[in-house]
Amino acid sequence: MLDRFTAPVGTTLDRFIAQKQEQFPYATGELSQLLRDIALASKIINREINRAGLSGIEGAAGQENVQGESQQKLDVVADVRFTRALQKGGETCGIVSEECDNIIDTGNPHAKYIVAIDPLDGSSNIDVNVLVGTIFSIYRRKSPIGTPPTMQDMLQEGTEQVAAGYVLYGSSTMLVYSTGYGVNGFTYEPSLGEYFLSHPGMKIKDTGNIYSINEGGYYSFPQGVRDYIDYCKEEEYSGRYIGSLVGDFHRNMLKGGIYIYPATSKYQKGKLRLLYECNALSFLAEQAGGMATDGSRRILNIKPTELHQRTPFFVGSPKMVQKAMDFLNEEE
Ligand code: AHM
Ligand code: MG
Repeated sequence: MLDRFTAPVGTTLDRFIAQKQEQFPYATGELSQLLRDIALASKIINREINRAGLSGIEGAAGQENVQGESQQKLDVVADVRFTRALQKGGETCGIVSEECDNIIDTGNPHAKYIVAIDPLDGSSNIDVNVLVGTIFSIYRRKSPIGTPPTMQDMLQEGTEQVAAGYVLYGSSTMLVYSTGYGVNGFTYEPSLGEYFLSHPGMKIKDTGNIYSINEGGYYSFPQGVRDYIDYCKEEEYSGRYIGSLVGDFHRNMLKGGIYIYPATSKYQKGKLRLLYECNALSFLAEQAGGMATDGSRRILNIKPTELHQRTPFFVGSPKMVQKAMDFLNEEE
């Protein structure tokens, strides 16, 4: 993997997307355009986030989103920006967003693609100047071209994703994505307004020594999860938890580790959402040689039944995820 400071300047995201498209002579370029639309919106969000402390747009907007969580102003900003970019880009017929109860019909009935998106994940971190992220999945529609998007389009299994990725607004801003042929990471160069390839062919280690979980919930976790945490402590693993899924996932991708959000007494089905959080990260994890389950099933094989469905989530280095599942199975 190239260090982001020594990566050859030259491979911009746009060029990379174009090169990949050339390798598929029958590709029409619509997916490439859709990826560019997402990248463009992410640059706008990046600008807003960097200005958040200055422009007084930090803090809760005073509304609640579908899950009853207080919605931050920047959540709203990010949702509007992404929705608009996807609407205007013209390649997306329907969107499911964390910030919106129902399917968003973009008014592009002739578009082929569906996008599931969490426009600004971990947004409670903004007030304390800690990193946040965007997570997205792209699917081909199931309904006929020329008609409005349907629930069947939205409720596809994760295996049906044609592309997925995240944007990490951290000490640097990065866009990491996969179209099913490995995972590549791009670092944003703000003075040029371009993403440059900095992490080609990302792979996650088979095992690692970082575990990421909100341990405050320990006494409400299933016994197998508690036993696994105890095991991590016996092994003297490092506990690392930002509380910003993209950041925790990204660190574990680079260093090797496991991220867990189990069922808890507060979130009996887990907190994280299958469609626009877990599926995308599971697709990326698997593309990088990692593993993602709900404790017993592969996440990508779960057939969704509702837009904002939650699931327990175990993701990261495959040997660590397997070990955590072994502890869970022992308890059954
Ligand atoms: P959000 O979509 O409302 O931002 O919630 C998702 C976030 C994840 O980024 C993070 O991993 C998790 O919630 C943290 O939850 P908790 O504070 O319960 O540990
Ligand atoms: Mg979220």
